[in-house]
Amino acid sequence: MNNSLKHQLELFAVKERMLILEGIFNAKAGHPGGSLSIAELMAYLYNVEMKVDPANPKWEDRDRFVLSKGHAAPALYATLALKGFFPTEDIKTLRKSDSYLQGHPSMKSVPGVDMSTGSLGQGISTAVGMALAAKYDKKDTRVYTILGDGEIEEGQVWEAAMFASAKKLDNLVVIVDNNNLQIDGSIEEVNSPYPIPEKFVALASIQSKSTVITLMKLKKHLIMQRKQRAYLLQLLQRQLRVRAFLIWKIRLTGTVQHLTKNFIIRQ
Ligand SMILES: Cc1ncc(C[n+]2csc(CCOP(=O)(O)OP(=O)(O)O)c2C)c(N)n1
Ligand SMILES: [Mg+2]
Repeated sequence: MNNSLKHQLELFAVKERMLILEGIFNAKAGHPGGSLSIAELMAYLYNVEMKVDPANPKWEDRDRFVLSKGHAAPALYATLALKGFFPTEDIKTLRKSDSYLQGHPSMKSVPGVDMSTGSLGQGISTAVGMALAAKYDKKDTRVYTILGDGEIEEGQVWEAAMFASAKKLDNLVVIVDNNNLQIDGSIEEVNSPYPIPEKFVALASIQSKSTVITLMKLKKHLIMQRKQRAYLLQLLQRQLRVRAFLIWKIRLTGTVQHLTKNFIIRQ
């Protein structure tokens, strides 16, 4: 990935974060943490990796995306809006009773949403079904799904992983957002799923290159998966990632004011 693309993706992620906060601020409810933590990943998937067409959201040959951690809907909405699936202004209606943008994504009302999610653990199962269907239909469709690291405490996740392995679904990309947090505290305190990659490998007998995957390395990683068809699951471990943010703030009116372009590097 060259520096200009990286910069473009970082700017896209910043715009996503602004929209995420704008939506949640106006709704006075929602899940800011889990939404903010996938901003770069969504920027990468929708700008580089996935085959989608905002002008034709139901295009049959598109890749599919399932936000298994459906409570991060504001991140998906921000990404889809920035890609042109619907107007960015609509993000302000998040969670309002007459809005199509509810707290969890609905495939019935939101252009670009491939699966309704929100009940943790179930999204990956539907992604597995989509990947299997693509195989039956002999389609070159890839299915991407993002899970929370707290979400993988759900037993259903492991059934889905086992099934994906049994059916050799090499068109499925599973990403775990390892932000180390869930609602009640750190995932270690609540019910640690660590070591995550080893568990996927042991249970689903899959190959896994996990360790630390940065935005720069992600492209290489996914290309590798495309070439080596045996690859099944990709894990994105975030707690060690170096990240860069622009500094900005939300005005009381809900609009965003850009303060400075300084970068803060976080560990
Ligand atoms: C089956 C189910 N149980 C409980 C919830 C409520 N809930 C919403 S978010 C959340 C925490 C999820 O943590 P994690 O998967 O790590 O997501 P993060 O916000 O950190 O990305 C919980 C328990 C739910 N949506 N579904
Ligand atoms: Mg988490």
